[in-house]
Parts: sequence; C-alpha cells; structure tokens
Amino acid sequence: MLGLGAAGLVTAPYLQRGFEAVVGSDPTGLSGLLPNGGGFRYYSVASSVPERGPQDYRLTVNGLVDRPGTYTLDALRALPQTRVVRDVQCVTGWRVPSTPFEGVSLPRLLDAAGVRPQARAVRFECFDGTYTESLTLPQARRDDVLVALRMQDRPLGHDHGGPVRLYVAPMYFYKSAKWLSGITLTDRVEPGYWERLGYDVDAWVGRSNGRDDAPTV
Ligand SMILES: Nc1nc2c(c(=O)[nH]1)N[C@H]1C(S)=C(S)[C@@H](COP(=O)(O)O)O[C@H]1N2
Ligand SMILES: [Mo]
Repeated sequence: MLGLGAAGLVTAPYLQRGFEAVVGSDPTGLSGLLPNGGGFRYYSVASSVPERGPQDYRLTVNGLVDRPGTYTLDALRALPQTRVVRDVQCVTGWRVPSTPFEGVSLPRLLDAAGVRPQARAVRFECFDGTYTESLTLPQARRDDVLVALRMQDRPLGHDHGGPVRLYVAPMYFYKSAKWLSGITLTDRVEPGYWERLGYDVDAWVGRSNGRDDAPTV
C-alpha cells in the first residue's frame, strides 16, 4: 500500500504543491499511509469556518430548476436516507476503508427541484466561502452521490464538513465538498477549487489524476 501510494505521488508531483499549503506539517501526505495513520486527515482551504447547526444551517437548490428551494437541517433529516459504505480515498494517497455515509441521495433533491432540460452540470458551494465543486448531471444523478448528514454512524462533525457535506463515493475525496450550502444547476461544468489548480474534473478513483491501476467502481 505504501508503494502504491508513493507511486501515485510520483506520477503527479506538480499536483502535490497545492496540497502542501493545506497539509503543512506533512507535505508528502505519506503519513496517512502508515499503519498508525490510517484515519482521516483534516483539510480546509479556508483558514477558519463558522459552525452551523440546526438553527442556522441552510442548503439552497437553485439555478436551472423549476422549483428552487431551501432546506433546513430538520428538513433534510426528514427525507428518506440512503446509506453507502465504500473506501474513502484522497488523491494524495491516504485511504479510510469501508466508511459508512448516510444522507439524502442527490438525485432525490434534483428531482424535487425539477431540473430543466438546459441543465448539464451541478455546482456545489460551501459556507466556508471558498471551496466549490462540480459534477456533470449524469454523475450527479448516481445514487451513490449523497448530501451526507452522517458518517461512521454519527452526525457529521464540524471538522468533517458538518452538519452537511457532499459525498461522491466513486470519486477522489476532493469531490466531497465539506460544509455544503448550495447546489446550483448550470449549463456547463464549472471546475471546482482543486480542479482549477490542475486536478481532474472527472475524478474517478483509480481512473483519473494519472492513475489507471484500480478496478472500476
Ligand atoms: N469545503 C471544503 N471541502 C473539502 C476540502 C476543503 O478544503 N474545503 N478538501 C477536500 C479534500 S482534498 C479532502 S481529502 C476532503 C477531506 O475531508 P476530511 O477533512 O473530512 O478528511 O475534503 C474535501 N472537501
Ligand atoms: Mo484530498
């Protein structure tokens, strides 16, 4: 596993630079591959992020939709919940095996909003004020893409992007925008934060960012 991860780092050295600023104490990201470092690493491109909870959390769905809307945390909790258990995989190499996420499937929210025929993609906004992400509409309609409220059978904590983050199970974890506040239907893909710095927009695990060595998920 260490060897594989190291190879992945070597194939895309220029891509590592963006992450160094974030990781700070561990520019290689290799500590995440060690047996005692197999957990999550905290990432935020914003230096501080406000806490939001049941009183003040809101998720808006707008853009190319017939029925724009705003959800409170309670409203999201009241919808049917989907559970997905996959390995979390960061593009820098660290992995967290078999991690349960639960939340509202993104297709359900898109259907509720009534996606207009001109829509081709989705832009995700975060209440850190900085991070964005994107998916094509077919990617966003997968049932393993969640507006996640729970992780590892607990409510999502602030550090992991709570109370609500995106979870894109088949893609590298940078697609899984933390502190999700907006879902906007657009007529084209608007590359997200890391994608403007060189990472692949189609971030399939094992089939993007210079890798073609993992099975299709
Ligand atoms: N809002 C926001 N979402 C984000 C990021 C970020 O910096 N800001 N980093 C991404 C990256 S690169 C990773 S690996 C994961 C890290 O999630 P974690 O902090 O819960 O481990 O969040 C992703 N989503
Ligand atoms: Mo990442």
